[in-house]
Amino acid sequence: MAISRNGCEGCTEITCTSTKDVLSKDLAKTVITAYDRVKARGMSACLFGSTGTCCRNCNMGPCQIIDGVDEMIGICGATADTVAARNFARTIASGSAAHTDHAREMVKGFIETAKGHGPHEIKDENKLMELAEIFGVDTEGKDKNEIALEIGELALADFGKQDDTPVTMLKRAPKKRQELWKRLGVEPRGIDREVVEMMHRTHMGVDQEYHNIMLQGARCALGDGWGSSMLSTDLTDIMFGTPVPRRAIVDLGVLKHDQVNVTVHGHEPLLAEALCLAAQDEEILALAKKVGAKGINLAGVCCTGNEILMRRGIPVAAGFVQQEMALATGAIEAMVVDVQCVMQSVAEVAKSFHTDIITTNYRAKMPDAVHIQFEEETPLESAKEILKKAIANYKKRGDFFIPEETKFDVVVGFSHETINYMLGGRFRGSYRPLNDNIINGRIRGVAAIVGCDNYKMPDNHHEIIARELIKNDVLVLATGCAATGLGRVGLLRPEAVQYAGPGLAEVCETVGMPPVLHCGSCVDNSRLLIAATAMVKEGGLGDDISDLPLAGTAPLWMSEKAVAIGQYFVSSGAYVVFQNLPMTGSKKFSKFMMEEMEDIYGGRWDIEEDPVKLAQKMIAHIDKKRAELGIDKKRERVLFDMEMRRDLGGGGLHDVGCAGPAK
Ligand code: SF4
Ligand code: MSK
Repeated sequence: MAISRNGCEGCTEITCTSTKDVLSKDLAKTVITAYDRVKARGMSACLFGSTGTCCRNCNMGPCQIIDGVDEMIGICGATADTVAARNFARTIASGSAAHTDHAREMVKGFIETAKGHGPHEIKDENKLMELAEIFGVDTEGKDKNEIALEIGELALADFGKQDDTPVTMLKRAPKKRQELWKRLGVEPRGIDREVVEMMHRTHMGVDQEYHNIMLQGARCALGDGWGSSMLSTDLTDIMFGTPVPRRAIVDLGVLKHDQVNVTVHGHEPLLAEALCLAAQDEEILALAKKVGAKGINLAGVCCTGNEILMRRGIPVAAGFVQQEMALATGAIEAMVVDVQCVMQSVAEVAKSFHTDIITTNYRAKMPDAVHIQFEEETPLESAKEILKKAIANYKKRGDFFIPEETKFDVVVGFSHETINYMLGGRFRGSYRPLNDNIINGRIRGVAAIVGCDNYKMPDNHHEIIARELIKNDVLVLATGCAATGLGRVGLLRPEAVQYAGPGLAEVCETVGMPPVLHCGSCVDNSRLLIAATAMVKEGGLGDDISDLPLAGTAPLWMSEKAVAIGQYFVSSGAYVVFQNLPMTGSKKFSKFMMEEMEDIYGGRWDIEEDPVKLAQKMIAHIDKKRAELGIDKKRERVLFDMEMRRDLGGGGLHDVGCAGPAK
């Protein structure tokens, strides 16, 4: 099927230079991409599905419900309110399940590491000790592996816990927030249990009251954010190192014409880390040389890419929407995939080239792909087998096109710990300078731009939103494919400070950081919960997350995980705005989510399709919080400069390329 790409319809405007470059080449002419499929579909999405009122939860349906029309309720009598709430809650459950299953693998990998199995080790001992305290592990007289093993086993138990006490990591939230969750009865008990209960309660004929459904929706999402995602992030940091600022490059131009290109796509860093080690193995390098390649070029796609970008500075070739484009270069010997966000079409695109799609997880196979199971007990052996397969393909490479000039410098690695030390000084980390600069108005507030990109909206919306925010002195924290997208437009470099408002620019220049901070993968949104909690604990900005001048968005969300993330932020007290959400088919339910939820959690959902207006809504919320805190008046603006930071006892961050948290 030949499809013209002249002026894609259906809101799939492409602004990305490397994508346009690749798609314009003869080589890609036979490749059918998602852009083509959007165009070929030639119809708009189902209204009932888009607005949340299509129910297929039993075999009397599917029922398509029209709010307010008596004859258009479900066969069982379910109203638009119930159906929209059930569907929304199931989306949260699915997203939470994805994070949870990922996190479980990380905990199991952590336990293996603690037992001394495999190539990894306990790297971040400071963080290990922090977690030991949270889990109540006595560290006296024990070595790091013994401590890690106890933590790992307690963490694993939190997944299947059956008593009604809250999951362990919940105690990291501000005290006031914990009390609110307790009063509301939404403290997650067991991480898996909340997903199961959510699925049960949304089964036909169970929970049919939207407020009540969303209590469990909140509990399930909190089990993700403060439970599984946070565990995953922390244990991954302990094993592979907490990210520190480092320079790297992103975009399709990171592929190399004279090396074996292997892209790592998906989410779980255990495999990617093993591939990083195997790619340096002498036997593997010798094999690569034997086929005429200068080496192995590993590059990331999606959030696996973000994981190794943050910790190792391995380049990211593509975000979610570019996964087919990466293959369409014809320059990739193997795309190694694990779980989540892997489009089935990659196997079809790969057929036009010499590329193997290698699935590695028993949970995630696909037709026309090669399966090499990643064995957690012998990760290095699995990784070498995968690389040998890629090397064998190198000589089969035919015509290819790499947009070599299209690659962008980025500075990444802004973990909570890094922000702490960057702003507070190398030896006495603190959020005090950040809070002070918010209080004195130099930084207006903090915004999170997280989540995916997709083919429904033009691909420059992250950029438009980020530019509007930083122009208005709002510091942006980015994760997931949104962060990669912002890297592709040069906003993850300190030089991007030229686009920031004067207050934010002054702070960024003083510290040497970009106005948009890359904070990790989509599972790493838990870092933002910890950063928000640290701001509360530092003082001066209220006593709960809902008091902070902060807002979040996942404008181009694609995955159900983004809805789970949005809900755990809302239930934690944040204002969260998306460009669309499947809830508007019910007036009462959407009013509850977008207005009344604020009375319960201090945070709420909102919808705004226009990217500039979306950013302005975030700024308006930040200003509202500033007014409530009494910091909206003009104050004498005292910049926390280098000298003052030195007075704190630290030297600050001198060079983003090498500094990091003190050990
Ligand atoms: Fe229809 Fe009710 Fe069955 Fe849903 S649960 S498909 S609304 S009959
Ligand atoms: S990979 S969940 S498209 S961020 Fe995490 Fe990107 Fe969204 Fe997947």
